[in-house]
Amino acid sequence: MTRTASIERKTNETNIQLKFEIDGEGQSNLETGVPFMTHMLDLFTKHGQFDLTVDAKGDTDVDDHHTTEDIGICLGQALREALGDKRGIKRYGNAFVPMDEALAQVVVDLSNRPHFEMRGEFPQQKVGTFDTELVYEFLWKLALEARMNLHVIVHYGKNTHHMIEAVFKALGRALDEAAMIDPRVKGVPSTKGML
Ligand SMILES: [Mn+2]
Repeated sequence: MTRTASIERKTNETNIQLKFEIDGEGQSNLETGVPFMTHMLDLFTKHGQFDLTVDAKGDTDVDDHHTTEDIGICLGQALREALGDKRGIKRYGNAFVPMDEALAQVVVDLSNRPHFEMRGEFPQQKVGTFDTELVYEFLWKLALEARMNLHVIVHYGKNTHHMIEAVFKALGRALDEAAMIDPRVKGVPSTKGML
């Protein structure tokens, strides 16, 4: 069984085609139109051992908001679809990732109960041309559409690029752990009998 999903989403603001495979080789093929997000999704894919293809065309002449947010929506939908009935998965994942002076932690529960918490401030409003507040938009739409509980903590750091990079690497690693098939898990890992 390959745990994969393809999403196509077209609005007046963006046109996105995205393909996601949970049990991949860390390969990405990314045309996002938002270079900083390309860099972050590349790290996410590599550190999560996923495969990810994104072809996104959006109104980046306005700013990067719609495209970044909508990629989050599509990735969340793909993750949810690829997980299927969640039989045999670990369900929870937790990763700390340092990037030089920065330390980030991501904790996930693939719970079917969407929730998003984020702690920590980025010292700079921009990394290059990218608005750093869009990291929050991306992550909470991802959590909502994947129907997961996502907690992101930026413990400390000085360089905003490093801090965001640590978040995306930790996101990949935490999701990799949570989505992993554990041979000891029989059926769905919930006393309710479903997720
Ligand atoms: Mn970097």
